[in-house]
Amino acid sequence: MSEKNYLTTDYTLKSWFLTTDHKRIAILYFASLIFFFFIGGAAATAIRIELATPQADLVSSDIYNRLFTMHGIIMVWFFLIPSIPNTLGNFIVPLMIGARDLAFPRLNLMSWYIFMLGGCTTLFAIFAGGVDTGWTFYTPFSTLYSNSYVIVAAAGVFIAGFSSILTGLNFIVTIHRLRAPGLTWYRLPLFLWSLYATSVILVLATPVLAITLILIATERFFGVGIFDPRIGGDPLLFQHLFWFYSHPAVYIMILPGMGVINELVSCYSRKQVFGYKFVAWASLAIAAVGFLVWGHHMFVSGQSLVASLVFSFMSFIVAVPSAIKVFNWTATLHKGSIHFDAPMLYALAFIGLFTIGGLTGLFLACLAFDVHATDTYFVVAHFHYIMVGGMVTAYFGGLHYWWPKMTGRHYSEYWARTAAVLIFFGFNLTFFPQFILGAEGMPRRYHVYPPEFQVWNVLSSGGAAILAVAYLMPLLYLGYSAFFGARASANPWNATGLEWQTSSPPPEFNFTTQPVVTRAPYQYNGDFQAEPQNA
Ligand code: HEM
Ligand SMILES: [Cu+2]
Repeated sequence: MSEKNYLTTDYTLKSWFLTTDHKRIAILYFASLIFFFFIGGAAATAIRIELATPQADLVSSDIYNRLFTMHGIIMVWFFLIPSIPNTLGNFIVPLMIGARDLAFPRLNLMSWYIFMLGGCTTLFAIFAGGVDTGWTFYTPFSTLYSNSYVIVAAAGVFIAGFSSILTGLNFIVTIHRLRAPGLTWYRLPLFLWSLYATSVILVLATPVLAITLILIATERFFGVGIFDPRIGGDPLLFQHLFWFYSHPAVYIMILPGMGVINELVSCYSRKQVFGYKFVAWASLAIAAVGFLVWGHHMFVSGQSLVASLVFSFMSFIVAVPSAIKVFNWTATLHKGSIHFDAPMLYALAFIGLFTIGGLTGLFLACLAFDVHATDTYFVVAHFHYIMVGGMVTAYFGGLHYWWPKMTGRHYSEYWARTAAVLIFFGFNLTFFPQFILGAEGMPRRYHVYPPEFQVWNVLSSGGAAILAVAYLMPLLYLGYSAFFGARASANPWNATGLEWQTSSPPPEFNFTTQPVVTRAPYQYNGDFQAEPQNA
């Protein structure tokens, strides 16, 4: 590597921690997210060990509550929401549109610092004593009964919210203003459409969460009656505010994943994405309709029956654009020349797991079913199929796909495929039994349960052990490849995106000459020979 690239321009700590290069900031996020993923994962491991037997033998109920709260808070706010947008997105967006950087490079760096400040604040709350409200901070528990670290944990989430908003703004402005000549909206890769839709949600929904957390703090500190009926508040108000943010937020956790899948499916089946415009607009439709269904989390809360019926109906509507996407991926695969490289294995796993997660969402959107299934393991299985089977799987797929671009090196294809298969197997073994547990009536968030549920719980914990090992594997072979892997060329997959038209890893300002776009995206036709990639 004779010419300097973004990794080799400078080696000092200062050059990393004060960088405004989106690619380096992506790496900063990447390292931070690995850290949070492990903390969240450690809590999950403890939960699954505890649940392997019906008695309480590892932790007390009090600690158990703190464990699943910590798991949820860390995974949702400090892993899933920032995962694809802030690492893969940060790295790829300017490259994909042929720009030198994001529109606001310094704001981008500041977003990372804000994110870390939020993360450390929340971690402090957790290690100083923990929070036992569950990730939803439901009142009156979070304002009246729970221990006093609620405010600190909520403050951390509040701070991280600003990072989300700023990143969203940065992406929106970048995609509007910095596209290369010729890169019209309908030539934009679908990953960018999905990140655009995600950014709209980030900007519009996150402030609602911020306000809600301020209201909790106000009630706890000053005794102002907002949510507590004894002093004139309304606990349902909290749920409305929380889910008005958090339902759209679940789409923050899946839209970027869907975007990655478009890139992978077309590249590894060597075909254009079927129904490009439908897929593009489906992202925005999901973002828009996603704001209208929050009440499906409140079917048993005592909201009016009419409201529940409307929310139920709307939930079925929001499933339509997701279904369009699944249909279009399948149609893209149809008669494609499919290559089962590791990223493609992740993509195929995503499509299957997301479909199961989405369909069981429809079960839950059905009022009569949800009254029985709410707060059971059925719900836990549903959202893990989407958030872990979907988003985390897509994250891994995208990471493998763009890894040669990010590092200039190839990972071991053998180990990558092995890990992908193990993750798929371990995942299903962990979470499928939870549908059965839920259908049989096991409630979520209990650490002691009747012995007849043990069989499924043991299977689930066994699966979790496999999953844990499988998730550790990429850390090893990717880490190894970053230093010792075979060199990658500029475009090892023969892919069409602009990001492949610059060297791997890219130089500091991405392109030596400004690229010009003359074609629609995904102009794949027929077969390809990928670079040999034995590490
Ligand atoms: C597409 C990505 C989706 C994600 C990431 C997601 C995530 C989640 C999460 C995290 C919860 C649990 C919230 C809690 O802690 O109580 C949940 C519950 C629920 N989801 Fe989804 N979901 C998705 C799609 C859907 C779809 C498409 C539908 C319906 C059409 C749906 C319907 C529901 C319902 C009704 C509940 C409430 C269940 C209950 O608590 O009784 N979800 N989902
Ligand atoms: Cu929802």
